[in-house]
Amino acid sequence: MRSIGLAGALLVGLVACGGGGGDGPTGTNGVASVALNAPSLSLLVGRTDQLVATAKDAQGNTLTTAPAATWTSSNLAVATVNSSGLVGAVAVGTSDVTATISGRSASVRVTVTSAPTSVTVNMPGLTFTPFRATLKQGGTATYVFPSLAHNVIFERVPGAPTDIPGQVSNQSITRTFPTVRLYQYSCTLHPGMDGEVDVVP
Ligand SMILES: [Cu+2]
Repeated sequence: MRSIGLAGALLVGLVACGGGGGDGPTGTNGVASVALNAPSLSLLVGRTDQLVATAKDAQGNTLTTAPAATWTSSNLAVATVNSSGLVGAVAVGTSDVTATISGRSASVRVTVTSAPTSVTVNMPGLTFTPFRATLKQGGTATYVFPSLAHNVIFERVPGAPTDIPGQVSNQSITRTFPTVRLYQYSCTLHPGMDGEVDVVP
């Protein structure tokens, strides 16, 4: 009882001191710092990702009444950012994206990379691995068929490569993907054996 009472008294004292001291590094509108929803971003060329900035007071509490953030990018040739914090990956490289609220700011490093121009899809067990292969537009996917026979039948969409039909084993077959979109395919010999190729700019 006695120790609980002491702890309670100490806690009240600390809160009172923090709240009444007024000596914290608080900027205008009570904003002491800015927090971002991601410590860093990694994006493929042509992709976007949403950053969210939150204003904090000197105690680390979210300030819902703070003004909206303004956004800047240190290297617009690599990454852009719009007035809502939507980051666009332009070209391979790095850029620091900064959100500023009432004179306080926070930054994240954005790393932009290019998708590979070729990928290999293996078939361990009854799976395509990787399930989703990301590929640069015009790139190739090589399907490595093991001793257990499979096939590759693409969803009928514009730009889909020619199927690899029948029962294929012990060989590698390559397909080219000239069009940007997500291609889904299946092995019709094994229900549920599905894969995707995500073709990006
Ligand atoms: Cu199969």
